[in-house]
Amino acid sequence: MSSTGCRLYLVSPPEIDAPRFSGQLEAAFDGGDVACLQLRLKDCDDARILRAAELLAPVCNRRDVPLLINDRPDLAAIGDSDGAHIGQEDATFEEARRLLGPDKVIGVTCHDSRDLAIAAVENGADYVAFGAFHRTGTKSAGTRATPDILEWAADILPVPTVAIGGITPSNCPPLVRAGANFLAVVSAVWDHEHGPAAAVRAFNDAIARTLERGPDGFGGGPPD
Ligand code: TZP
Ligand code: MG
Repeated sequence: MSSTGCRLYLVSPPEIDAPRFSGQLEAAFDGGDVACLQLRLKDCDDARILRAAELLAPVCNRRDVPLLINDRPDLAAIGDSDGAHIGQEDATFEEARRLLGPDKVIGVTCHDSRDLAIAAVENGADYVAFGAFHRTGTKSAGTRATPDILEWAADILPVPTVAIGGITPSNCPPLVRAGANFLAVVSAVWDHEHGPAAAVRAFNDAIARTLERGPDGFGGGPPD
């Protein structure tokens, strides 16, 4: 996963009807650039997670979008996926790497902690995730992160950063300016009033406009 620029990283709703969701996912991909899909199913048995991954993997593969499984490197290892996203309470990084081998992606939740991010990078994480940046109804997030951790990570960490938590097209510019490489989003995409394609388009536009303006928030281009 690249550490230049900023791209949208989709996270599934915690509960899905997989056949219906695969249609929503196609629509999201039709809306514009998507870097990744994380399958994040909660209170769901293993067989359903594996079946959902089996159904969604071809949709992702056709668009060259990696599919990561949340929480469960063991399922990511046996199912159709490109890797796993693990939290601090999931499998240890060592166990995840043992299960997934050297080539699959492993991302690590680091909340608002520089120490956790450094440890994740030393272990060999492919990216580190910080959050929650904004209030979210999707998860009872115990930590609140601020954009300075993204600036710090962009300056010193050799891996890309993922920002998560209540991110919308209108509140994302400070995260983009702070150097987030990926914006991870659930509700602002899947619950968008005009559907996921419109949401992806709105995120892509917001990211592009912010990057065009430059880090100080003012317009780029030559001086008058
Ligand atoms: N981790 C921190 S906040 C969050 C997760 C999984 C939920 C993000 O969902 P939303 O709907 O984009 O706020
Ligand atoms: Mg987890």
